[in-house]
Amino acid sequence: MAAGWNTGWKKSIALIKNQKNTSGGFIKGVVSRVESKDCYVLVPETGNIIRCAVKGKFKNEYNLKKDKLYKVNLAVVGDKVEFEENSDGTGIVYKIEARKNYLSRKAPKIKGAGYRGERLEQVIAANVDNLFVVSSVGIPKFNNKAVDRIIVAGESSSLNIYLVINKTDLDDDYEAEVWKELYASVGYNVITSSVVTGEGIEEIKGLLKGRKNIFWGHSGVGKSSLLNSMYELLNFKTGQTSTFTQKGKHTTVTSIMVRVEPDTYIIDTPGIREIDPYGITKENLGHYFIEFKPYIDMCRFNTCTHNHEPGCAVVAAVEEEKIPVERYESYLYMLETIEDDMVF
Ligand SMILES: Nc1nc2c(ncn2[C@@H]2O[C@H](COP(=O)(O)OP(=O)(O)OP(=O)(O)O)[C@@H](O)[C@H]2O)c(=O)[nH]1
Ligand SMILES: [Mg+2]
Ligand SMILES: [Zn+2]
Repeated sequence: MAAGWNTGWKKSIALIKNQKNTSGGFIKGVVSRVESKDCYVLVPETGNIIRCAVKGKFKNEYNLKKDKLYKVNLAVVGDKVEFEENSDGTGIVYKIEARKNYLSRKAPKIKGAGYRGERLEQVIAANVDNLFVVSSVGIPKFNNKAVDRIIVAGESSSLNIYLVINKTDLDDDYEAEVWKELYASVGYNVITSSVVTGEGIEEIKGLLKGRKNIFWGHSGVGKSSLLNSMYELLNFKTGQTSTFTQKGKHTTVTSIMVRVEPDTYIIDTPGIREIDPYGITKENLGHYFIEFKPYIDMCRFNTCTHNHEPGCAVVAAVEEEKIPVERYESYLYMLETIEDDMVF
């Protein structure tokens, strides 16, 4: 848990009076954590974190008719809000500013849910600059198909993407360099790292400055460990990876944003087991594989899904080794598993 996220709000009442006068009755802040119905709002000027309820009218706008199986987050980490103080030091959010962008996925499937196969959008964080797609070698093994799904989610939200391949100290087969080369050839900035040897840590830290940075990836790859090793003030809980399943155990359970320098924010997120990017159709998936872009317009059919269609320039580029076959296979796998989104 981040040191200090819950220590500020009790002693902040006196300060709030001043802030209130400067913003016409409302105090501006950024959501740093959401917990059931409440959100914790960081006030940048003071560093205080105020626990706020969100005014009911916002909730109703987003609630889904009768299907209560899905919870759509209303205020999410990174949202810019305005709140008013209560006399006990808590607050009420009255306004959520329009999001510059946001990162989302399809809400996870729920076993036994009686729905028609469509799925809702779950927003992970808003107003983010950099997405660090964190993966690992060793335990858990590098999973390029999983990485590509996260990249697609990031591309569809127009985020600045960095790929981190962590745990190089466990990399007996020198896999990290091979994958690094592949993703670099596609056009991504790749950082190989290890919390144990310190490789890559300063490089990642240098990329964070002045930005809002989200760390996202599968459970157990070392997101929280990486962040802890970069900033002394952080003390996120880190966990064990099961050697049997090679999977992490979801040590981080809720997304938390922390201001680590005056203008620099990091968001640690819970590990994901599966991710289906939201709002992507079979026709537009190819646009989020950035190396397909030069070829897409050259396909014979403009509805080409780069699968079986004759005259497909993407397939030709794969055959000519201009597009890595691993990425193309990953694309086909995603194409097969795309389901309809919930429209409402
Ligand atoms: N050998 C090695 N182990 C690491 C490295 N980074 C993290 N670990 C270990 O991997 C395990 C999982 O690390 P976490 O930081 O909890 O992983 P996470 O991605 O935050 O996991 P979730 O919170 O479940 O999503 C812990 O036992 C860490 O000590 C690394 O670079 N090398
Ligand atoms: Mg974690
Ligand atoms: Zn095509």
